[in-house]
Amino acid sequence: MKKVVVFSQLDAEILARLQQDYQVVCIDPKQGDVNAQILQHVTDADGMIGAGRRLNASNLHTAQRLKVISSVSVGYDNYDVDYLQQQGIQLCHTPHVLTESTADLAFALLMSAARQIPHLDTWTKQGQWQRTVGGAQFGQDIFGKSLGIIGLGHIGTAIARRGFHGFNMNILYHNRRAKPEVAQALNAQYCTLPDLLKRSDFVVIAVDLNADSQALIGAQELAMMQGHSVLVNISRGAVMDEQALIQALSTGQIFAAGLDVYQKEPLQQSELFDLPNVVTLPHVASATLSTRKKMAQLAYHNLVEVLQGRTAPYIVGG
Ligand code: 8YV
Repeated sequence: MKKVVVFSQLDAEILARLQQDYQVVCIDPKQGDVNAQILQHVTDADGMIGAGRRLNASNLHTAQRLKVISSVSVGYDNYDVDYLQQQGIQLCHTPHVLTESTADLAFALLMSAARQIPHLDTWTKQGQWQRTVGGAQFGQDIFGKSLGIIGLGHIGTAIARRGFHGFNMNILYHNRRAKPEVAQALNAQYCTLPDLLKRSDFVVIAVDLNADSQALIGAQELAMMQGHSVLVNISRGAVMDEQALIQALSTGQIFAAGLDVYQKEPLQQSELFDLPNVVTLPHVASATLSTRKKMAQLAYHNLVEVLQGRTAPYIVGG
């Protein structure tokens, strides 16, 4: 019976299906050092499934017959792709099924940050609403404003659709290449990054994390943004210089930010927590019951196809 190592929490139905056909070992952080457990259990493993864990030579070098790692995620920056390819280990991921949920969450962050919703919710519940609200409680309009999307992939395009069709927004985008086929449908204009930052009322970061997007937005880029502008990051924390963002938010260089990802996760202590003009969410963009079920089902399918000697539908670099 082939062996599968589950390296993060997995949908119960999918775990049960795996246990019917494979010897399954679940990595449990409560049992001690996770990397030590991975090194121990991958020695004779044929496949792995999970997410949110860095996998590379440091914790996979004991693997003797590992054929596939099936990530329950669309992003694959947690994995040393070159090392896996050198070892003949196929890396699979789960694109498309999470696109709309992620775009919904990006827009929820945009609106929450623009209208100070979490801050004013707390303010009201603390009984601070003593009289008609004043400037400190005012927000930024969204309808008809300019929405700049950094990264017009599937998720970036879904966010642009929401802005264009739902809020009559003027869509600007920056991408490694212009995408006229998408731009035409949304009347979207391709911009250089500085141009987008200077012209956008709302900036949403939706890029994959790679060598080009690492530390893409720092103090210099934030200084290009307008004082009333709002920044949203649903990509990866490493795309953003978090300290520079804290400085920009503290000094009012930008109006607000909505964040779902951070340089270090889980985020348990941060100067961000002291700022009233930042909305912080715990990396939940794809975290709806339905979408996480679809991701787990797709990751299961990817895994089983490779273990059965067939070609998985979503192989990274495939
Ligand atoms: C995952 C994500 O849930 O899919 C991705 O790339 O960032 C999320 O949807 C997360 O990576 C799991 O840790």
